[in-house]
Amino acid sequence: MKLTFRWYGEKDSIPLNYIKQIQGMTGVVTAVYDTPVGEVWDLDKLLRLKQLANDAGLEMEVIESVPVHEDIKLGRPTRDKYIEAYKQNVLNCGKAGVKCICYNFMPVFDWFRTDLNYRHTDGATSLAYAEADFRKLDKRNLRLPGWDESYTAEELGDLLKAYEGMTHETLFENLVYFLNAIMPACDQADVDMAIHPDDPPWDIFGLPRIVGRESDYDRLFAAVPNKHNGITFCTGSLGAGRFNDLPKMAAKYASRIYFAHLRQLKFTSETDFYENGHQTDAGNVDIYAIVKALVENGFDGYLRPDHGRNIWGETGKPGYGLYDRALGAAYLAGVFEAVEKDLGKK
Ligand code: DNO
Repeated sequence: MKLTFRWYGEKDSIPLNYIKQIQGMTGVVTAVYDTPVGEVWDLDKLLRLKQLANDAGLEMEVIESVPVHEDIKLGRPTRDKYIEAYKQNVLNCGKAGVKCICYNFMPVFDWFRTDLNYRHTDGATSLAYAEADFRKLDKRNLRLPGWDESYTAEELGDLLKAYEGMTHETLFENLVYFLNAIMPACDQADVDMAIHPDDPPWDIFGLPRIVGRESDYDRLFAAVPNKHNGITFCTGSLGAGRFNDLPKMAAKYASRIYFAHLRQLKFTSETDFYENGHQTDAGNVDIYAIVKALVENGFDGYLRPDHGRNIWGETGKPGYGLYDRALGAAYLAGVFEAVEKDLGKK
C-alpha cells in the first residue's frame, strides 16, 4: 500500500511540505487543471507538477483525473478524435512517471451531494445528501460549487438533451469502446486505468450510471480483461448504495484495485447520509473489514484518505481540508499496520 494525498496543484491552499509532514505519506494525487477536457495536456505542465512534488520529497504516481470528454460517453462520431488525445495523455503520464490514472464515466455530472456544509453537533462540517433536497432541485438550473467541471445553463441543457434516451447498455458499450481503444497506450506506457465508481451509485436526473455495483464490475472485466483496466475503490461512493457489500467487493476485486479512496458515511435514514471522520465507529462503512479484505487478498495499490470534515476552524475546500484528511491518513495507516502485522505481512 502506498499512502497518498490529493493535491490541487499550485493553486491548492495546502502547501506540499504540510502534506509531506503527514508521516508515512509517499506522494500526491493531482492533475493538470487548466486544460479543457478533451485536449492533450502539455507534458511540461505534468513534469512541473512532478518536479514540485519531488522537491518536497513526494512522488506523483497517480493522476486524478484525466477527464473523459462527453462525446466519448455519448458515442458521437467525434469520439475518435478525443480518444486519440486521451491516448496521448496516457503516454505523457507514463513519461512523467505516472503509474495510475483515476477517471470516471458518469454522464455530465461527477459526484453529487445536496449539502456541502452540513453542520455536525460538535461544530464540524461535511458534505451530506438528503433525498428531499435532491427532489427540490431544478435540473435546468443546477449550479453546485465543488464540481470539477461546470457548464453554462445552455451547455447543460444541450448535454442533457443529447443524453435523452441513452440506455445503460449503450453507455456501457461506449465505455468498452473507449477502454479497448486506449489499452494499447496503457500497455505501452505501463499505466493502469482505475475507474471511479458513480457517486452516488444510481441514475440521477434521468442519466444512466453504470459503475456502482458488483455486477457492473463483473461485466466490465469480462468485456475488457486487460490488466490495465482496473478500479478506484471508493468506499464513500459505493457505500452510498446500501445494496453493496463493501468488504466482499474489496476481497473479490483486490487484484484490480489500483487505487483506494477510503472514507466514512453515516446514514440518518434509509436514503440520507452525511460524511464523517474516517474511523469505523463514526459511520456505516466498516473500514477495518475493508482494509482486512484488501490486505488478505494482496492489495498493492495506492490509497488516499478521501473526503474529511472541516474541523478546528478550517474553511478548506469542502471535503478536502487538511486536518481531517491528515487524521484520516494516520488512522488508515494504523489500521493497515495492525492488519498487516496480524496477517504476518509486515
Ligand atoms: C470527489 C472525487 C471525484 C473523483 C472523480 C474521478 O471528491 O472523488 O471527483 O475525483 O470522480 O474521476
